[in-house]
Amino acid sequence: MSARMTDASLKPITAAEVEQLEAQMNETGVGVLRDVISDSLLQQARGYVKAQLEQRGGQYFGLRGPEWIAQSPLDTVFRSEAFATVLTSLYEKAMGTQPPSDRILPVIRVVAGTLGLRHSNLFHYDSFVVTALVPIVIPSRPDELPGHLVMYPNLRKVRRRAVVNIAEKLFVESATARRLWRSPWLQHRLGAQIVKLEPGNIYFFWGMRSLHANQACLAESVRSTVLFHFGDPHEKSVFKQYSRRLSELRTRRIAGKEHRARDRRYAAVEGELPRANPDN
Ligand SMILES: O=C(O)CCC(=O)C(=O)O
Ligand SMILES: [Fe+2]
Repeated sequence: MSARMTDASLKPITAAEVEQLEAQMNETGVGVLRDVISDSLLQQARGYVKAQLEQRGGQYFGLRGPEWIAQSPLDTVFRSEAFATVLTSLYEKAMGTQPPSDRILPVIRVVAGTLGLRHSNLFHYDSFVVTALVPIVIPSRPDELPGHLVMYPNLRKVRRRAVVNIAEKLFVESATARRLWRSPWLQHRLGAQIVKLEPGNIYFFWGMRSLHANQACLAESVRSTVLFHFGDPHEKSVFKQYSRRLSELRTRRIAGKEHRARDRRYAAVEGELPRANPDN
């Protein structure tokens, strides 16, 4: 039997545990709180993912902001005092200042279908200093690919100036650079970590400093994670709008490519099949 709690909220996390998390994040890239999400909460969250995925035709989707989580079982984690305290302490330890606000940005990602393949291996830095990752569904059958988290830990310092951050992201997150980051050779040379995610745990890392992405899963598999982003030191910058727009455009471009690819696949299949009825 695991030591998971049976109620849905997080138990208080001691100052010593937060210190240990910080040390792990600095040394290996990832700090782990083990067995803190109960089995019953995981089951409820999986039910939510399944229902949402059915509504979206079984393809990748991502939702950001407080609205989706308010309608989901994970709201208890989002609202947990203990969780907010950990995020705030980690930010303060890293930056030596108070966070610009107490806003936590919750994001759910469901990697599934052919669109899920396009959303994998997209190496990036987060716009927030602290990232907490809660795995909900991780493919675990022997014939599946689990979609591990791959991370180049603490590759850079936090950029104090938003414009420097944006310029760097343009370069590091370009299509060419991303091809390099996903190369196993480079990952080995630069000491990238392959993080095997286990539901029940929460994984913390310095999202703004650590280049990261999920590995691909099979199109038939479902992989779902919830991210909690905290502490954007550039929150008030005028350049911020530009970088948000850029990220939206990139997401839209991925969706557009997928639609065109699907149209081409259907056209190819239609071309191959003898058409019994030329009207359909
Ligand atoms: O789903 C994952 O494993 C990582 C997602 C991520 O890095 C993000 O949404 O910022
Ligand atoms: Fe990220």
